[in-house]
Amino acid sequence: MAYDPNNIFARILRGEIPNKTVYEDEHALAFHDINPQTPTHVLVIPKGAYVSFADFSAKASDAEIVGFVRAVGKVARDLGAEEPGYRILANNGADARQEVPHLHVHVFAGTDLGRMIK
Ligand code: DGP
Repeated sequence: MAYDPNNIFARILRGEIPNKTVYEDEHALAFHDINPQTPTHVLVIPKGAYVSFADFSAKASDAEIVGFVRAVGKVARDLGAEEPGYRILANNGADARQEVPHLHVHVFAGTDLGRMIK
């Protein structure tokens, strides 16, 4: 799928739509999900234009990939979620019901997450 530069997360990255930022650096932006599924529900997105995890892993530079992975980990730590735990998840494509076509990792925390979520 071609990247749509007007998807909602691209617009958030351009500052066109407000968000509740929890972390930002050169490679990544993390903000609260507008429709939280758990008491803590944060989305972490790379700043580059990537639709999916496969797209990102194929096209991003090593620095972007390392930066993004570190940002996800930092968000989990800063949320205080290492104990008792958290879940990370990325929906990719139609079968996974990906709603926004810009790679995003969900960070769920703040409750017993059970076996499956979202
Ligand atoms: P997914 O189904 O994995 O593509 O999840 C997309 C998530 O994005 C969904 O949990 C709701 C969230 N979302 C959609 N639009 C906005 C928005 O404008 N702001 C924020 N903060 N989250 C949004």
